[in-house]
Amino acid sequence: MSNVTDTKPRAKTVTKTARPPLHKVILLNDDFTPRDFVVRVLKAEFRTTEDQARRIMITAHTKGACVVAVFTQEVAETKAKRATEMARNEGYPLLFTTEPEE
Ligand code: TYC
Repeated sequence: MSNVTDTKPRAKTVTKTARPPLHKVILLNDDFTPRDFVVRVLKAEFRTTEDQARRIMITAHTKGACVVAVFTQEVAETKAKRATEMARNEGYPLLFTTEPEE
């Protein structure tokens, strides 16, 4: 091998860009917030259609809670806070929370 080029393959490092962990925004049921108001908040803050908003609202109403959507942590927390604030401004107890997705 003295005068020969060494062509033995070398290990290559493949770098993958990590995706940020996602967080769920969860809509909680309560006994006081009007259904139409919940639908209005979902459309305004989460840009859902009327139909999507009604399905999410009814699921939370019947099951107690419903995942609205998933976002990066900061976006999820900001949207949950703003949506909850919309309800507080009208005197409703409606609550949106966040939790990390498994
Ligand atoms: N349960 C409410 C009512 O009967 C409506 C409602 C639905 C409130 C979903 C919150 O996340 C909720 N007026």
